[in-house]
Amino acid sequence: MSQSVPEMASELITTLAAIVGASHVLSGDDLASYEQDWRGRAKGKALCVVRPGTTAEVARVVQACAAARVSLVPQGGNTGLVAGSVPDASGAQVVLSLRRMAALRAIDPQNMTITVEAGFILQSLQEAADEAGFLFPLSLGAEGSCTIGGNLATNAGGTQVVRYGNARELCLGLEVVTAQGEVWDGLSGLRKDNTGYDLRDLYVGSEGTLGVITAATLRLYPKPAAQLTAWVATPSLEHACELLGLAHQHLAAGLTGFEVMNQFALSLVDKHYPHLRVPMWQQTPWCVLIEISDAESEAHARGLFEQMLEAALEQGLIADAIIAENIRQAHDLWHIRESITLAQVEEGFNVKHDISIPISLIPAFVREADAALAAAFDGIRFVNFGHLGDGNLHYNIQSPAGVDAKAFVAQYEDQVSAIVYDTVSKFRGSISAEHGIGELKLHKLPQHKSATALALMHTIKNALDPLNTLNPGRVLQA
Ligand code: FAD
Ligand code: 2HG
Ligand code: ZN
Repeated sequence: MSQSVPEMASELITTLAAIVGASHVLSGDDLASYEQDWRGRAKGKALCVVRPGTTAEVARVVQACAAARVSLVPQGGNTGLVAGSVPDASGAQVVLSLRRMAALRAIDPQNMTITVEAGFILQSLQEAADEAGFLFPLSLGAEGSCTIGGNLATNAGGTQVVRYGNARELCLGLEVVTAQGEVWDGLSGLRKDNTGYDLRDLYVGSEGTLGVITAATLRLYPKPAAQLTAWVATPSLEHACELLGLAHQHLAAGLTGFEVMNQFALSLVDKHYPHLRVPMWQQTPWCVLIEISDAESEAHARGLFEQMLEAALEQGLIADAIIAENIRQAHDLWHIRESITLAQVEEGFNVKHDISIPISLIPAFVREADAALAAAFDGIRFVNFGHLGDGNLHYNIQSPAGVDAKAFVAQYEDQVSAIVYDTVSKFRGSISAEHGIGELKLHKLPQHKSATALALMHTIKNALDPLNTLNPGRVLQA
């Protein structure tokens, strides 16, 4: 006699409890922090949450779910912005939380690498590297709660990419549990390895759809002798782009951050967090945050910075500038930048676009997209900021003042995004620079990725996960 669905579910939960221990299988009503994303954009229902403590346990969990034909949603810190880490509404998916797997496995100072498990929190990794006398440069607003597994699964970017690259560039090796529950030990600390297809690069950025990352070997860098931050007011985005060129010329590899923020984005921080005392935001339509890291000394860094800013003033690229006097001031300036996302939450629902465009085309793109959107939606507001040094804008749209933000997003999100993404495609850009596709952008991908690329992606998914056990319906249609 065949089993009923509830019987099979209860049998699976018993099996999972036998693998990881009953206290690490959570079920029932109190799973909100695993079932919904922090922005409140996606809310699902899990069959249960399973929290393995070792790679071997992850492998057995994946095998048990595959055998029961139950799909898994890998989850790290659940800070993702594209609704990729929460279960669907069926109540039939298992959330595989990697948070318990948080061991520091090894530091190799001579090879300049660190090996950690997937649930290691990014900020703890930065601290561990620091204690060992190194820098781990990945840096983003959610670093206090996102995990290295999630960072690699999304190929996270952040604010240091202009110098150190995305999470992918920081990763030398991975340990992965495959969709069949086998363990691939690719924890290599090699900087060169051309023995065939690059499996590491395949798993990085695959958003939990091809395998479960259980550990990673990551590059460490020498700590800079000094870091300085400047806050600059600039008359236009064209000027900001020219300033970026000047910064590359003057600072070379010392340029470690170049972030742009429009006036409305900063006005939201000023409105919702007045104690942060946003500098210069009323002076010009754009402000830029620039960071320099110097191998020599603070005096050397300051000299370079001052020369660069003087040249920028002479060329009319900036209207005003301050260089942080000390680490505290620098931290405060970065905190303002990192608070834009939270200020938007305070303001109400918004439509996010995480796009990349060739840097030289960004001003033209923004002019065209702004005009098209303003014509279509009277009074909409542009929260435009991001990693200009990487050609990556967070081109976010807030509803017109006085309009119910949630209702506006529910009614118009698709139309707003269609205008933005059509303009992105016209400028040969990408509809996801660093956050990924998840579920939120799933339906937009086919219009903005070539049929050939999508067919290759489906081929890879079918080959590696033929039962569609891992995060189905994310990145690619199930
Ligand atoms: P989760 O949100 O838990 O998961 C994200 C995706 O990865 C999901 O698809 C999930 O299934 C998969 N996944 C998670 N762990 C694993 C694993 N071990 N194996 C396989 N798949 C896995 N992102 C940027 O790129 N740049 C930024 O500057 C940035 N700033 C942010 C600022 C704020 C305030 C917030 C809230 C988010 C920000 N993000 C940013 C987005 C987010 O923090 C990153 O995407 C982060 O890398 C996600 O890590 P996580 O551990 O929270 O992953
Ligand atoms: C950032 O750069 C993050 O701060 C979040 O990628 C962007 O809130 C956003 O849209
Ligand atoms: Zn970002």
